[in-house]
Amino acid sequence: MKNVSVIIPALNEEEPIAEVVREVTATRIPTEIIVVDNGSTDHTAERARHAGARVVTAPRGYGRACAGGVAALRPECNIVVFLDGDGSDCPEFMMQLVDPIVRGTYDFVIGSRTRGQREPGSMNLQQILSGRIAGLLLRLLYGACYTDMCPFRAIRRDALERLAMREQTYGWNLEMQMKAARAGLRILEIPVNHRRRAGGASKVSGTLRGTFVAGVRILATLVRIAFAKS
Ligand SMILES: Nc1nc2c(ncn2[C@@H]2O[C@H](COP(=O)(O)OP(=O)(O)OP(=O)(O)O)[C@@H](O)[C@H]2O)c(=O)[nH]1
Ligand SMILES: [Mg+2]
Repeated sequence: MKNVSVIIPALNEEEPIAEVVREVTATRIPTEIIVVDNGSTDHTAERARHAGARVVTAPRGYGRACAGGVAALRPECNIVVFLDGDGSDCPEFMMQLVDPIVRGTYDFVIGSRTRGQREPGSMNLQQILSGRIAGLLLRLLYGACYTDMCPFRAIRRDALERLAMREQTYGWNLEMQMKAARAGLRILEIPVNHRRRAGGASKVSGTLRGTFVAGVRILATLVRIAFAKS
């Protein structure tokens, strides 16, 4: 019997978060939805809770938020899905992410926004290019086939825990992809559609500072994991 938990990192997403939780609930796939709010100054937490999510907190940073969600998983959970709290990921693809793991044919299934249909303006050129370049490098390093660093992904819980994730900020997504490939997990990438954020403000790709900070963290992650053992 498979038990799916969804983890949604959310920082100041009071506008979109309730609808994201409702859309995820409507798929009828997860048994719990965990919103990780570490430092919002708006009503993200209460709106998420009101929409039916369990809200947990964590030290600051995107990676710490994701790790905080993992630490809060119920013991019975055996598949973990991650997606963003801004309404840009399309939960109707969740079954396609989870099903190959339920069937036992894959351990890690990740969306690719570059291979899916993108609402105009939902991804900028540097996001598309950085996903493609990371994919190329990971092909050279590990023979993995990635075309994006999409946050919407599903992974077996035991496999995730063995990856010993440690990135504290925006390198988290790439770290998971690299460690999954290096560990020899059975990886599948599927095209997923992507929308513009459903309200609120961008923290990463939409601002110069966010792009720079995330870019540095992602590059540092790439170098650290490519050259180190952990
Ligand atoms: N809990 C938590 N969530 C975060 C943090 N930083 C970003 N997020 C969430 O991570 C997701 C991705 O951040 P976005 O601001 O949407 O970044 P983006 O997708 O590059 O930018 P947009 O194009 O505006 O969507 C969103 O759900 C954010 O709320 C953080 O430090 N803590
Ligand atoms: Mg976003």
